[in-house]
Amino acid sequence: SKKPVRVAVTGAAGQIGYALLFRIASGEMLGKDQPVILQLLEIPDEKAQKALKGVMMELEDCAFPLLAGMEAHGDPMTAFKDTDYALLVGARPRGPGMERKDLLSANAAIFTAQGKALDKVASRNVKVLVVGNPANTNAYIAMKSAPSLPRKNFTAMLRLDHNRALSQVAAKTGTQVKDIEKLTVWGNHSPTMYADYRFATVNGKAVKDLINDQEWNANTFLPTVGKRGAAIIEARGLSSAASAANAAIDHMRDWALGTNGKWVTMGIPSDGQYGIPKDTMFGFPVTTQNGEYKVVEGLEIDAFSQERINITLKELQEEQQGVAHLL
Ligand code: NAX
Repeated sequence: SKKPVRVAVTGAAGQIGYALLFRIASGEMLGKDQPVILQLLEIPDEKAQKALKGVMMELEDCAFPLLAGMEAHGDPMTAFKDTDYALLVGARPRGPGMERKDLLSANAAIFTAQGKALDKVASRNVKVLVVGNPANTNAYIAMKSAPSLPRKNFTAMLRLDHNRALSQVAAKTGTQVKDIEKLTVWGNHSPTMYADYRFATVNGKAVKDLINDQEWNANTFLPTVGKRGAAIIEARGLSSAASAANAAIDHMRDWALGTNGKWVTMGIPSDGQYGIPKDTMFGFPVTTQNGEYKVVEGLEIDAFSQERINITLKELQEEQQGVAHLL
């Protein structure tokens, strides 16, 4: 049987954590033959640590055969020790009266510390997924704070946007998500992201031809996907949690186990593809194999798409500039 791998999860006592940990421990992320050791991080605060203990009690009570070990931590330097996977979910939410720049700097403090800790103690092959918002910029900060780790080890979650777009396209075309391929989401995990079905196919037919409605694309589809998070909050009174956890599982599973040529969306540090400046943490179409992702290159970017990509890129560059002095 396989040797256990170490999976660190931050914000482990939060809502996404509660929807995520049980699925990691049951083998849905890394495979039904892969034992895992969970290294869970919460803020040192007594209430958070107590809540984390409660979640761990429930994990114990599931008696998962693949759960080879479990630890509670209040310090990233111990939580990330030798970790093979790190899901950075915990972040500072926007509080009352908090301005955007306060939010960025509160998170910059968290993700510089966590990036430094990963740099010092994690496995050199650690695969990092940042979920905590602003996810792309937090991932960028962690990457910049971990100079001894390869840049490519740092990614941000665009998969929830990707999955949201898949479901909207399936509903519009009267087809099933499982039959849709080659869809992607460019840019920032924010309402500016650009979900793009121009290359998508469903059972071999072009989605673009099936829909054939640019007005729907621009005025219904993109706003629906972009504002889906807000719509969930409005309906549920709480932000997306199970769907976010599901997207994190999809992202890590596909990165680790491969997509067999299928496209998925990952937020990754650009190498300059599609004119996106190097290091910008940007949503791209990728395929994965043997634990490595590769950007799908050579796609035509038409005027409408270029305009949308420019908008989301500009937002990301402003976020990056907003934290530059802290790095
Ligand atoms: P919760 O507030 O329920 O949980 C967050 C947990 O993180 C809390 O228990 C808190 O104590 C902990 N935490 C805060 N700072 C920490 C730190 N420095 N180290 C360790 N733990 C820390 O939020 P939840 O609903 O779970 O959402 C978590 C994050 O995911 C938020 O930033 C949220 O905005 C973001 N999301 C990102 C999504 C994406 O697609 N990228 C979608 C869903 C979600 O909105």
